[in-house]
Amino acid sequence: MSDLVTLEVRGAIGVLHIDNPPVNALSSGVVQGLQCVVAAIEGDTRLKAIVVHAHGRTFVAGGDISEFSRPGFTARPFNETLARLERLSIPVVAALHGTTLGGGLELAMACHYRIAAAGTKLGLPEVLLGILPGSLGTQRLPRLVGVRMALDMILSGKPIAAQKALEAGLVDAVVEAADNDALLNEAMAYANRLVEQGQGARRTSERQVSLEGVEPDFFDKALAEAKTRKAAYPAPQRIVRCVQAAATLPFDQGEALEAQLFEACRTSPESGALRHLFFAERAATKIPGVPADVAPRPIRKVGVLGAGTMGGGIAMNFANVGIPVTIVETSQAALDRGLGIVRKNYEASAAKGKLRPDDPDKRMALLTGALDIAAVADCDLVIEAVFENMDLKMDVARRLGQVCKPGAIIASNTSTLDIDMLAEASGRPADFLGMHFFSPANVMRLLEIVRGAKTAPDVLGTIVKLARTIAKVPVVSGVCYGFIGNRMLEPYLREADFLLMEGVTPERIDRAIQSLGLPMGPCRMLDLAGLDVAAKVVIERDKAGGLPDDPSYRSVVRKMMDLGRFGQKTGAGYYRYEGRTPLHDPEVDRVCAELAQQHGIRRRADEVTDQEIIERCVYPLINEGVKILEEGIAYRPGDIDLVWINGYGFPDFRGGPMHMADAIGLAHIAERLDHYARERGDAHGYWTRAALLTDMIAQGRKFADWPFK
Ligand code: 3H9
Repeated sequence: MSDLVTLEVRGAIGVLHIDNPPVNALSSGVVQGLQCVVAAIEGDTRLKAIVVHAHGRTFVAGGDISEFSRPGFTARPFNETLARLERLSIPVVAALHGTTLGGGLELAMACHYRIAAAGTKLGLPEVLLGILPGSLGTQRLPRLVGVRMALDMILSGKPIAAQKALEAGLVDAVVEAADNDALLNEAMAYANRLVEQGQGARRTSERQVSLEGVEPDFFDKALAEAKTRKAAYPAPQRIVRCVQAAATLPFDQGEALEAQLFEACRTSPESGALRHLFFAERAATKIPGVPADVAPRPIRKVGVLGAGTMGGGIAMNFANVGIPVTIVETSQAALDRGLGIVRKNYEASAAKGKLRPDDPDKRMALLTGALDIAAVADCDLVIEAVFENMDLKMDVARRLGQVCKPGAIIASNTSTLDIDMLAEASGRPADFLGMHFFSPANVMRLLEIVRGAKTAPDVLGTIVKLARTIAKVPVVSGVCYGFIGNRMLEPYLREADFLLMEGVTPERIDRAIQSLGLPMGPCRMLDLAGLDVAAKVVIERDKAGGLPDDPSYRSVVRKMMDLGRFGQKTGAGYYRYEGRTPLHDPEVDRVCAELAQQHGIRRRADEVTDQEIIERCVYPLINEGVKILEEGIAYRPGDIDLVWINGYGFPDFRGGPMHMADAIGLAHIAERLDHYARERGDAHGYWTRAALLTDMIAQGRKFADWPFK
C-alpha cells in the first residue's frame, strides 16, 4: 500500500486517508493507492462503514493536471475504482473541506454520503481547462442536484459554497469543524450513526435524474448557446451532450459518452493551451532570487498619485479588498472628477447586481482624497500614476523618496520609461519598482511588475503576493523599453502601419488578426486606446533616439494625430464612427496612399493575403518575445504568454504567442521571417531572427521544454 492512500481501522469504521500535498491531486500514485485500499476494504468483513478523508488544507482538488498530457493517460483506472467504491454494500461517507473540485467532487459523489466543513467550496472547474468532468461528474451531478443546476455548475466551472450544496442535495450535512481532525471526528460520528440506524449504501448512479421544471427545448437551447458563444472552446457543447445523456440514457451509456468526449477534449490543442496557462500562472509567482518564504512587508494603506483614469482604476483594486487608499491630485477639480468616476463605476456595478447595494458607499469610504503629496507619508505602498513624461515622473520619484516613510514601497505605473532611472531619482532604489497596470486598471487582470537593478527581493515578493490579493496575474519583467508587453506590441503595430500604406484596409487587417480569436485587430485597438496617445509614444521614443532610422516608421499613426483623428473618442481614426460602430473611411485610404507615395512604398493590396497579414504582424511579435527571453527580461516563455492573455486580449485557447509559436513550428516561423527579410529588405533589422530562435531550432527545442538544461 502506498503512503499516499492508506486504510486505518478504527473499530468498525475504516478511514481511507488521502495524503498527497499540496492539494491531494489524483496523481497516478493516488489512483493506485485508492485501488489497493478499495480492494482491501472489499475483503475486510470487520468494517461496517467507511470514511474518506484527505489530509492538509483541502480535500482532493481534482485530477493531477500535470499528468493529462502524458502519453497513455486515461481516466479509466480512477473511474473503475470509483465504481467499486460505490458498489460497496457498507455506507461510505466523504468528509469534505477546502476546495473539493473536479475529480475530488467526483470521488465525493461516488461515496454514498457527504458531509462538508463550513467554508468548503465544491465545483467542477474542468471547463476552465478546456475539458469536461471525466470521472462521471456529468452523470452523477445531475442525479444529485438536477440538470439545470448541474449544467450551470459544469458550464461555468464556478464552485458553490457548502451551504448551497446542502440546500441542493449535493451534501448531506454541513458541520462546524475547528480543524481537519475535528472534521474527521464529525465524519466518524456520522458514519457510526448510519451504522446504528442500519443505513446501507446509497448509490448516486442508481438515482433517476429529475426533469421537473425542465422545458422540452432546454438542451437544444443550451447547445445553441454553447455553439454561438463558446464556439472556439472544445468543452461546452460536449458538456451539454453529456448532461443530456445523463437525463435521457441509462448510466452506462452516459458513462461511455462522457469517456469518449473527455478524451476528445483532453487531446485538443485548446485544452493543451489552457492547461499550459494554468501552470504558467503558478510558475510566474516564483521569482529567481526571491526565496519562496520571503517575509512580505505589510501593506495596510496605499497611496496613489493621480486620480485620472489610471489612478482611479488602480485605487479601486485596493478598496475592493478593504485596503484604504489616499489619492493625491494637484487640483480639487481633478480630484472630484476622478473620485466621481470611481463612484460611478461602483454604482454601475451595483446596478448590474455585481456588488451589493451598500458596497459603493463602503468602498468609497476607503478612498481619501488629498492635494498634498505629504498625505502619503503614512502609506506602506505608494504608486505614482501621473502623466507619462520622464521629467515629471523623475520629479515625482524624487519627492516620494523624501515624503514616504522608511520601508515604504514606491512604485511607478509607467508603461515604457526607465525604472532604474526613476529608482535612482527616488534615492531608495531598493524600495522601488514598476507596477504597470493595464487599462481599465480595475478590470484587466495583468500586473506587469518591473524589477529594477536594485529592487530588494522582499519588495518584489511583497508586490507579487499583493497582486494575487487584488486578483491580478503578476508577471515580473526586467527593465527595457516597453517591458514585455509593449515592447512586443511595437513590431506588431509597425507592420500594421506598413500594411496600411501598402493599401490594405484597416478592416482587412483587423479581420485577419481577429480570425485568430483576438477581440480586436490593431486598428480597432488603437482607435479605442487613442491614436493621439499611440502617436505620442512613438514621438517620445523618437526624441529619445529609440527609433530606427526609417522616416516611414509608423508614419500613419503620426499622420492621424496631426489630422486630429484620435480614434473613437473623436469619431474618426482608422475608421469613422457612428456611435461605437466602426465604418470604412475613404479619407484613410487617401491619407495612406499619400504617405505611401511620400515614402516610396509600393501599393500591393491585391497581393496581400490574410496569411501574410497574420505572419507579418504576429511573427515579429513572437521574434521580439524570443529576444526578451534571450536578454533575461522575462524569466519564462509562460510569463510572456500570461502578459498577452491577460493584458492584450490574446485568446487563451491559443495559450499565448510563445505557446502558439510551438504549435506553428519554430522552423516555419524562422523561415517566414527570412522570407520577409528577402522580400522587404532588412536594413533596419525588422526581420532579423533572435539568436535564441536559431539555437532552439538547431537543437530541436520548443518553448514547452523551458528551462533549457
Ligand atoms: C479534473 O479533475 C478532471 C477529472 O474530471 C478527471 C480526472 C481523472 N493538479 O493554485 P495554487 C498545484 S481536472 C496538479 O498555487 P491555491 C499548483 O500547480 C482538475 N497540480 O494554490 C501549485 O503547485 P506549485 C480539476 C495542482 O491555494 C499547488 O498545487 N481541478 C492541481 O491558490 C498550489 O496551487 C482544478 O481545476 C491539480 N489539479 O489554490 C483545480 N491543483 O506549488 C485546480 C493545484 O508547484 N486548482 N495544483 O506551483 C486550483 O484551482 C487551485 O490550485 C486550488 C488551490 C483552488 C486548488
